[in-house]
Amino acid sequence: MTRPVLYTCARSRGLRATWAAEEAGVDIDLKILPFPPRYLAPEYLAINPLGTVPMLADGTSRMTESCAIAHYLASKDGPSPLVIAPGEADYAEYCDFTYHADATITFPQTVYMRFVMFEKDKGLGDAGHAYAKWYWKRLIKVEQRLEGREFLCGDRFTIADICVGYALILSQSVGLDEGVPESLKAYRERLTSRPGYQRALAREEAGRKALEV
Ligand SMILES: N[C@@H](CCC(=O)N[C@@H](CS)C(=O)NCC(=O)O)C(=O)O
Repeated sequence: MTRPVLYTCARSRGLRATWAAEEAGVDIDLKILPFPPRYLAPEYLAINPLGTVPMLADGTSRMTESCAIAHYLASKDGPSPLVIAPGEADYAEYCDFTYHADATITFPQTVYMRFVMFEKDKGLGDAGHAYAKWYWKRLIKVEQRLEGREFLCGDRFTIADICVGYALILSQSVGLDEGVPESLKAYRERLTSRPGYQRALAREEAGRKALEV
């Protein structure tokens, strides 16, 4: 059987998928592309017309949502402690936080990045900064959920933590930490100290460095 192939750019949202694969012990082929692939690897558009990363190719399936890919990798071979199963306590919360991560939290972060970092010359910096504030306000739900909890769901580390945790990791790397509460910084520290995270990051970085030679 062929291995799933993950196309991604180092430290992009695809890190959710690389990290999930490491935590789940799923063997994937990791293909690191230069960012942004639509300009620097235009041949990628033939397999993913959206041009976005990540994309997982598994058999004839093509997936282009980082949180769905993370959940899929952790659950495709059967039940896993990384996933909350239907019927288990916190199943609803698991689904909710796994979707919340990209749709509600990462979304305003990327608008900030676009207007403040990548397309500064368009003069939309004020809108970008407004989205930064919106992002910080939206952290309230995760902040409240983690009061008295180490992880989001089921009293254990799950894919929901990977999906939400990536947004907090992105905050740090793009200068959006100012409005992130201390409790969420401590949560991020718990997540990023995991060996599975460290391995995923090292794997992506090795792929990125290989592009430089
Ligand atoms: N909702 C998708 C969004 C994917 C996405 O927009 N990825 C960004 C990188 S983090 C991207 O590919 N941007 C480059 C582009 O759109 O050209 C996910 O969670 O995977």
